[in-house]
Amino acid sequence: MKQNSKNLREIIAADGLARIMAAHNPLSAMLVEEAGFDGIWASGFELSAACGLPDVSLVSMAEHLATLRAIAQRTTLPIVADVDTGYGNAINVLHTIEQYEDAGAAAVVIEDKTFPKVTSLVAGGRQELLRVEEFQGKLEAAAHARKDPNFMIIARDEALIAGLGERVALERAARYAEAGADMILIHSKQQTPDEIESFINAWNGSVPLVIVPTAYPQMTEARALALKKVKILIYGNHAIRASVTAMQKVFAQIIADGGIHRVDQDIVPVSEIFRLQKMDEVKANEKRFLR
Ligand code: SPV
Ligand code: MG
Repeated sequence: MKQNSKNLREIIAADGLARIMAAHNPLSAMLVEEAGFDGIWASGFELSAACGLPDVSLVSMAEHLATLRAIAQRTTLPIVADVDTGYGNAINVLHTIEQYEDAGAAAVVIEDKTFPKVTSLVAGGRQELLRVEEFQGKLEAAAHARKDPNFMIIARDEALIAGLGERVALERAARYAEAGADMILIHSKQQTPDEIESFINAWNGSVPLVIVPTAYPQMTEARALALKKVKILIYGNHAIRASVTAMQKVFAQIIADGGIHRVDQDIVPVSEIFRLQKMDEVKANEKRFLR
């Protein structure tokens, strides 16, 4: 349990919008923090991609948890953990929450899909949702298992992703809030903000909303704030996509140039990596302790 779960609650309570950026390892999370975001999204999609795997419940809880723990050790921002389906039923969720809270997460997002899940944004993805009552049980288990009352349980409503329409999405969201969710993440893969804006305007539930505007990038922070009910905006995969863009470009240039002589000016110097690794501390510690 880190006290940064309180920070996240404070941003949300203060009429603000928490901007949470994805990370897939400690270094990307450190860059999220340096850039000035309000929190880190421990994304299942990013970690799966970083492992060279599709985001279909192949990465285990132990692997995701180890990454989250390593991120928590290198950063101070609140971490929102993407725990997919919670790794099983309500009994598994009891254990999942205990583990993630202990590892340093400030919040978890649990989605209402069946296990194994299929990534949400893929065209034609198989999207099967749990019975509402079963998912309510999982949310109740999550709330029961947390030790810190500031640790947030965010219920992820995939009804729009599954093509079930706004009425079902609203009904499910209301039932999840009733079961004790602190916030509802409503996801959409429509390429304009229309679907999500319509849901947000229709939502009159008791808890605030979280959105992930990957598919509809026209949804800026200012536009989300103007809708009033959105309190967290997650940039879901921009760390892994930025890395892929950078590596593809640099690798192709090295192949084309037959060496690294031209690419050097386009990438950070080794000294920048030393700074991130805190090599100055290593040197100071050598002076002090190596005899
Ligand atoms: C993730 O980043 O793992 C997410 C967001 O769950 S999405 O990939 O858009 O479903
Ligand atoms: Mg995910």
